[in-house]
Amino acid sequence: MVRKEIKTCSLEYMQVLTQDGQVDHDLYPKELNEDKVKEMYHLMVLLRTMDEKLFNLQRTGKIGTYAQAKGQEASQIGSGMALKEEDWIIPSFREMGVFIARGADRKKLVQSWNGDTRAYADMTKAHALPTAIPIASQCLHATGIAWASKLKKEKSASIVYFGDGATSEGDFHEALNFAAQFQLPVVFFCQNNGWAISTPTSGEMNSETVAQKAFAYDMNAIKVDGNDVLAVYKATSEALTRAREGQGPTLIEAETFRMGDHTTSDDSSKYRSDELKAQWAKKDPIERLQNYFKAIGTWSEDYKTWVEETVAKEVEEAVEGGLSVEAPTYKQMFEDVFEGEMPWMLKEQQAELEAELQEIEQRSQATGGGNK
Ligand SMILES: Cc1ncc(C[n+]2csc(CCOP(=O)(O)OP(=O)(O)O)c2C)c(N)n1
Ligand SMILES: [Mg+2]
Repeated sequence: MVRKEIKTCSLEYMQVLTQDGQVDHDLYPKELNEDKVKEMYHLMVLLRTMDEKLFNLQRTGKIGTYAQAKGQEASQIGSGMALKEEDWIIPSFREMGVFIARGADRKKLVQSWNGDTRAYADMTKAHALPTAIPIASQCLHATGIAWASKLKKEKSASIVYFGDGATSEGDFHEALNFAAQFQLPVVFFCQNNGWAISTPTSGEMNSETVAQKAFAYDMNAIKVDGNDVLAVYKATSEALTRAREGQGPTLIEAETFRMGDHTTSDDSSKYRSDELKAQWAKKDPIERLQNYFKAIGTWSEDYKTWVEETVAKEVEEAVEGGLSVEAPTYKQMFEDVFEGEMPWMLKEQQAELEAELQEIEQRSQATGGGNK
């Protein structure tokens, strides 16, 4: 009879910047400098301002459902800035910041939130996939894209974004298993914001962390302070470098908090206390960077005002441009699904819809336009 220990696992947690702006010099990413950190700050303020604007546009009936990123700026900008042009972004539905960091056309981001899928048309050329609403399904797409990259011997990595809720889905585990089995160049980036709509993380899983789930697949894993843009940048850069160099996948858990509701169809005051929101407000990722600039003596009110004014103009232009695009016709929704010839079943559906619309139109004319 033999009884012995065959495996022990340990997990690292990383924070580079404390909330009061003190930096750990040993962990500060070497490739960063003050200009780059100022760019991070600019983009985080841009994301928050755009987020507030889009939220207000939904509230005034100008756009449909909106999912706020407020509170998650460091996770999105920090990881987005670690990406190279050739890397693939596979998002869920809350990642506007990653696209902002990638330099995506801001007008198109607004256009996409206005429900116009044509805004996604050039995304694959820019190595990005459109929004995925079915939770965790995009994890499999990421593993597939990374597998293709490996077979083609490309030096690019894929990064897939998902929430804590997604880790309860089978798709997430299948994606991790095959990514590890084939040592694929993919980074699984979980923004653990503590809630899957109204279900707290403790109601979703028995494990203490999301990151530890990687142990089952013998995969690299790390947990980071998701409100610390420097830690997120560092962990993501390291994971992407490992992926590009053939050292396999990584699971990153970024611990953060969504300050707003799940979407504009939700009311988080029904399930989250004011005390909890106040506790997390003290960990605001944008304020943390301000504290950093103050600590190193490069902060001024003039700089703050300059960023806010620049960003306000950028958002105004994005909204004006994004909302002024003429709405697509019903017919067009069938057209961007497949490249080349449209498959027979879509042609049938398109014809069916056209016939139905004509019938409605005829009925409307017969009743003097009262039955539209
Ligand atoms: C397969 C699937 N099941 C259920 C839903 C409904 N749904 C939409 S968002 C959500 C919770 C997602 O939580 P999480 O993964 O933590 O992401 P977060 O919203 O916090 O960014 C659920 C269950 C869905 N979109 N897809
Ligand atoms: Mg969540």
